[in-house]
Amino acid sequence: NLTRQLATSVQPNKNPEIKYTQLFINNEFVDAKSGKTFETVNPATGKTITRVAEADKVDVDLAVKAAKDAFKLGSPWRRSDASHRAFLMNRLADLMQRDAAHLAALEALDNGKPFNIALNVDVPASIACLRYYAGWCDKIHGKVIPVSGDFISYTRHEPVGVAGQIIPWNFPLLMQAWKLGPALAAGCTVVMKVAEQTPLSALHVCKLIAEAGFPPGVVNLLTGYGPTAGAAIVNHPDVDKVAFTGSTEVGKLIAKQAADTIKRVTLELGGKSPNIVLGDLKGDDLDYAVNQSNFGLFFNQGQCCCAGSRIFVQENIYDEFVERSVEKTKKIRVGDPFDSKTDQGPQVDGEQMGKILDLINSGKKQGAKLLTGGSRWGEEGFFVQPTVFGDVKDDMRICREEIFGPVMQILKFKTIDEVIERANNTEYGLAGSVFTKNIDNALQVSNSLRAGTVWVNCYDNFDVAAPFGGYKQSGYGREKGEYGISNYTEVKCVTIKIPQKNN
Ligand code: TXE
Repeated sequence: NLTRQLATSVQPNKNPEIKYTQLFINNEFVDAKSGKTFETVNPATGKTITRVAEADKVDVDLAVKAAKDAFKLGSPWRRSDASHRAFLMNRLADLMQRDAAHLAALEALDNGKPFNIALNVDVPASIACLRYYAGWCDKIHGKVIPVSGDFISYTRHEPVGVAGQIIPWNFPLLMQAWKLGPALAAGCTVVMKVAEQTPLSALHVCKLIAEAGFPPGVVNLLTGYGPTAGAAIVNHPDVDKVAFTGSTEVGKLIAKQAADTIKRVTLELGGKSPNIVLGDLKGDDLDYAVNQSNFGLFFNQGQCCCAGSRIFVQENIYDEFVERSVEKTKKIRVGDPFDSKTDQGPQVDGEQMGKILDLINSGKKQGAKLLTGGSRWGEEGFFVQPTVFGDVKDDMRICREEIFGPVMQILKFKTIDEVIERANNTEYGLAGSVFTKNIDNALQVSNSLRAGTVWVNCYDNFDVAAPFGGYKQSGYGREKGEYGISNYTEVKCVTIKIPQKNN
């Protein structure tokens, strides 16, 4: 249990001062041109925290202009040494470290995730991401190519230009870092739109970006809604590339809209990931699989695109697995994100809670066996009881649709061939896992799953050096690692006539 493992030495400030609520353009905080604002809500109480600026197309135009100017030939950013970009990124990471407790408090307040998790997982992972990509700045190089004749050809990996980045609310700081890291390392400039539910931590990071000394216009950040501000980024002719993390539905829309200007697009979308537990496990190994499966589903209130939400258990250990999973789930402590004992906070908003409860009801109606939970938790805020369904069938809605909440589906299978086919029978392909002590079976399953990430005997093991992304309708492109940089570079081939070539 993650919460129980984490150090609790820092006392959270439940009322962190909210200093930044405006748009961040050219290193300055400014109101939306319309003067409009919208509220951001504390999901633990349903009460308004504050109001933030609501960007619209005209603000997007200003932010894109700032990013385009910062990318002009001869600009400080274009002229900067790669090692200097690394220096700035590391300085930003240092400042985030300095303000870690404040960032974690903003995250807990605005998103609802336990403060302890924000402080010990989200903040350090975001810092690690920036440091990792800082290390790449001066290692992004092209090749010299042995073309025929008296010529030499070489490639330059140039920054793609102005990157439009649209991020979701489930890991506000981490998604910001995943997007900024490779874009800045490659030398791009950025116009980012954060999710309307969770603007606060990202705005504080903007202050740190200015403090770190990034030139004005390199990073611009807008708060606002998807169909207005988000769509204006996607449609803008001066945005060269769009990187999006969010729902498959909006991902499809973005891919279509971006086609008009042939923007480069990378999409990290939804999932319905299979977690396969083979029948050779017993004793502690089975316990471990139960614990990891629990973590792989309930982590972050179940709001993970890669959540292991279809748990296939081989028939000989099915009953025992179900029993232990229910027992473990009943121990999850739901409550105030600022209480150090809390494992599970609220869902991010009422809409998500409603979607989850609707899917739970569909599970009940379609005949899945409700083993624990199954309702809203409490009367204030947007909490959902940790829920486990057994006897789930492949065609039930809870087995086909992304729930994005604390709802576990357990299914029974007989043979490995059968489970591979059933696991792949989904429009998604983000992640998957297999638990077994048999190496042949581990390799057979991991090689056969049509998914961008497969974990063997672990779940949700994330490292910034390892790539992440989807097959099928879970998206395209890979984030993190060296692969992530290619999303932000164009390859230019320069060919030069030379007097005489000698090998
Ligand atoms: O997502 P949206 P929502 C899944 C999850 C969740 C569902 C809906 O299943 O229940 O999506 O969540 C911006 N043009 N994921 O409604 O709408 C929006 O403002 C441009 C999985 O929150 O996709 C926000 O910044 N942008 C996911 C971002 O897109 C638009 C994480 C995500 O919002 C836009 C979140 C438009 N037309 C939800 N419409 C994951 N892969 O981790 C919206 N946006």
